[in-house]
Amino acid sequence: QQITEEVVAFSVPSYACQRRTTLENHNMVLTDALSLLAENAELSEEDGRGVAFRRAAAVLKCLPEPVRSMAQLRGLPCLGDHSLRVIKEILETGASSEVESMRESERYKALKVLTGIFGVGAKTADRWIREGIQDLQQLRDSEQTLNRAQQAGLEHYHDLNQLVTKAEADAISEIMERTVISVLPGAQMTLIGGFRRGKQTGHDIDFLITHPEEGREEGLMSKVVSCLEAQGFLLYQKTTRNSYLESSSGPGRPSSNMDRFERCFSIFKLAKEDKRGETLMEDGAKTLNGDPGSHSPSSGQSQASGDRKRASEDGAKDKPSKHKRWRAVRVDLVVSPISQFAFALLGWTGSKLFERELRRWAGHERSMSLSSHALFDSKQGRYLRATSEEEIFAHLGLEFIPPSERNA
Ligand code: DCP
Ligand code: MG
Repeated sequence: QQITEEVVAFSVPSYACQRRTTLENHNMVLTDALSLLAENAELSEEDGRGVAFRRAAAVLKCLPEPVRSMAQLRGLPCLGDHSLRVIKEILETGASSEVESMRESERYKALKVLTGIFGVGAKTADRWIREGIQDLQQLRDSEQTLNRAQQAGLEHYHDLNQLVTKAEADAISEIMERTVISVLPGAQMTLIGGFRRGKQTGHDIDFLITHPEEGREEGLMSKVVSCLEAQGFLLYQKTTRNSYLESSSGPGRPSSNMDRFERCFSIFKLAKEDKRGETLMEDGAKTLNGDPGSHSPSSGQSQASGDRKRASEDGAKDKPSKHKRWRAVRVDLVVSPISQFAFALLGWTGSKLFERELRRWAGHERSMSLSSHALFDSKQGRYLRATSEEEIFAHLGLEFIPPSERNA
């Protein structure tokens, strides 16, 4: 006799911003495979293909149970032929030959290692590979000229490729909070990015800073950075100034998706805790109130002059040291005026795909233009104000999705 299993097809709305995607993923094997194809496409600067695989992975991430048969996927959005082929092979054999051979390919491995250096993107990595550079040692042995970010990236390679834990994020939050309030009482700081979505690890820590009185946030970034630097917390920093109002395309309609807030990309020097829970720093920067200036990190000297130097001059400093009592952590800071705070909060909480889908929804389904600064309604020809994320979802005609369910 035959046992016929009832097949209930899943049903999923097509935009990721219409769905609730928690961190509980019942289809990790499938989504890991599709994410790897997405990553490889992005590393090869085929962004269109990258997004297609990201969308396919996101659909599987929000399913309530593991996929058992192709029939269950009938009618699901965003699953193209290529993705379906990969899924089918994994369901039948447990793995995708395309994904496995990509994972093992020299080119993929080299792109991974080289773009794993802070400050190195797909273009640079591709150029180096064409010049015969496949790994860090070959880069150091080469005569390639590195900019300041890449120098710091190479120097702290090991640390920056270790995931940041929630405990480390909390420790840095505390330092940041104290620093921000000390330079501007009343200023407010919010943890954004993956940690706001409830992730337990991340590749960096992201903070959004504002002040409840419009305008008081002006000049805040440089004060925060100076204060962190004086305490010996920064191994590297690069601040980009706010250019929002200078934009030729006007507020709310940025020419690119890059945000124009005052922003600081930094590498933080985080003391490791000893057994008694006391923080340790090998050069004495014990607490926030410790004597400032006496242990200034390398960022000071590298800023002065000679922004570029040869890879070989960096030596093998990324090697983990037994005695090192601190570790390097990537920290991003964004300052927003309070009038744009809700948009900044929504725009910087992620995930990256969720953000992309929100903007696509706004444009295609509502004739609106959403950025991390504002929401412009083209039909009404005006900006729509909002003081909370809830209001922005309402303007967009979307059900509110809390941060913990934006893990698309
Ligand atoms: N973001 C953006 N535009 C940029 C950079 C980031 O809109 N140019 C948004 C989307 C991200 C969020 O900011 O979700 C934070 O960026 P991250 O790269 O730090 O991403 P996550 O924090 O989500 O991931 P991770 O946990 O790996 O840090
Ligand atoms: Mg992050």
